[in-house]
Amino acid sequence: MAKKKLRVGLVGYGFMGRTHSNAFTSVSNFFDSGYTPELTAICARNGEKAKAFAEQWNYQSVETDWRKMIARDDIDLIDIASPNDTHKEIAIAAAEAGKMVMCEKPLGRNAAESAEMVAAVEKAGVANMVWYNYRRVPAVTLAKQLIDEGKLGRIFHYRAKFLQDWTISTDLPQGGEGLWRLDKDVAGSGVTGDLLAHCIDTALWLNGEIDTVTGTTETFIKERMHTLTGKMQKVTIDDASMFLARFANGSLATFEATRYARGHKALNTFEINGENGSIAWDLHDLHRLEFFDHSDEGLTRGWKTLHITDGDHPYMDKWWVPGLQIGYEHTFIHQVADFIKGLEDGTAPSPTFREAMATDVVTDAVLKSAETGAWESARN
Ligand code: SOE
Repeated sequence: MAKKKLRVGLVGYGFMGRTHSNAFTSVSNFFDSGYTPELTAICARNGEKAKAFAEQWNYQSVETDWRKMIARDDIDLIDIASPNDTHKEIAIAAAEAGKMVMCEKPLGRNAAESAEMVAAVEKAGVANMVWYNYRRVPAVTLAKQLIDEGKLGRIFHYRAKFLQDWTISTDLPQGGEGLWRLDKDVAGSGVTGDLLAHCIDTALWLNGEIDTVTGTTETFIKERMHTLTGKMQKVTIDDASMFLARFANGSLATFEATRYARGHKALNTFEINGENGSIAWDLHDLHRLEFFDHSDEGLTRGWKTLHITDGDHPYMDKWWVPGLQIGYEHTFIHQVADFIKGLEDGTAPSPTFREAMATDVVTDAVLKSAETGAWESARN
């Protein structure tokens, strides 16, 4: 049967534009489905760079105004990979034009923006999804399966962190292309929305809703040159953010993110302790899942390392042969595969805009708590 086309219009050509383009290009080579993504248009304000990106990734056309791209009737899906301050306007316009929408994380710069985006996609009834890619690391998906099967039993503790070290230099400017993550007006927040958002999305997925949080943040470098003004300006993002959380299931949690952990580049980890067992995962070793099963026979009971490369592990039957591992870029391919599966099944591909908004509600509560010093509600 001839496959249907899924004609993609991408906004943004940065790091995320590349991960998404690679996913759309590769998915049909590995996953059987009734749809084949087609790279129909790339849109960015800088026409020269957009053209170069289009040539490299084989996009059929280039736009410099996203409104024009949304108005085209040869595009089915608008994929937003541009900086956070553009997400809301583009997503709402795309939904109103009846396009499917995929959006980079975090969904909005805060939960209020996300709520408007949720309302728009739900009113339009269009398929929507947010790129929380780490859910689709096979080891993380397996952790979800083990927890849902009850292998850990009652959960007592959830511990997550995401550590980087790329902003330690005082000479690093803020703002503009590549450095907009350091500009609060564009990003919405610092590590809370950029890194903790990943940890929170995974936690909500694995361990359910968070009731309350108490957090603290710090901005270590107070002033940086802004690339757009050429002037030294106050830094208003959070460089580090930590919080305690109480989950609805009664478990207690700690979360930490920073860009000042010298030596750590992307140490995204979680550990979960339940009455029957524990699980731990580390992005630096993403194909391994550490598992302690208390029901194992006493003498040989202990932490085991599962190498998540077998055909019966999540997603792995689509790749090579047992023992051969896959990497970061595959998580984005899995995300597109699941999005397409949702189109075929008529099921909502997770995390939908509504599910991803829950993360923004938590990050807002953390930032509020950092100001008030109090425990804050993390529920809508
Ligand atoms: C920041 O350095 C960053 O690129 C995040 O924006 C991504 O979401 C994260 O996956 C890796 O780190």
